[in-house]
Amino acid sequence: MPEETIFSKIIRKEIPSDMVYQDDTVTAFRDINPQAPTHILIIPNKIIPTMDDVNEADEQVLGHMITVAVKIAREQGIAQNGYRVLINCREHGGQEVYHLHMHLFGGRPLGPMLAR
Ligand code: DGP
Repeated sequence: MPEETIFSKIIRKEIPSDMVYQDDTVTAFRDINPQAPTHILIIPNKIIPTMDDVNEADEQVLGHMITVAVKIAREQGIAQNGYRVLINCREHGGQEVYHLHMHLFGGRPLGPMLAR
């Protein structure tokens, strides 16, 4: 069994978060340390530690994360001007929490892709 992180407690509502969406497959909540006016994390409810742990059986979950991100972006009013989604993988990707998560950033021009 993959190890739990703080995100499992957020999914189960054992610790508070500013949750914006939850269903049987995914949960979305505002990042505790926002890097943009809108910064939301979309995560699978099942533990997938990293992008590198994704396999074909997860395709529906990953696809659902994308459609939920689209829905949230529209609801948050950032779709028209545009936004960015990002998944960090392991050390070189800058991953801090080892429960797969998709960042959704928006609400201002986000600048170049990588910090220089
Ligand atoms: P990453 O570097 O891709 O692993 O991003 C992890 C993000 O998770 C980081 O932007 C901060 C956020 N985060 C970490 N712990 C918590 C928490 O307890 N609550 C919330 N809402 N966000 C958290």
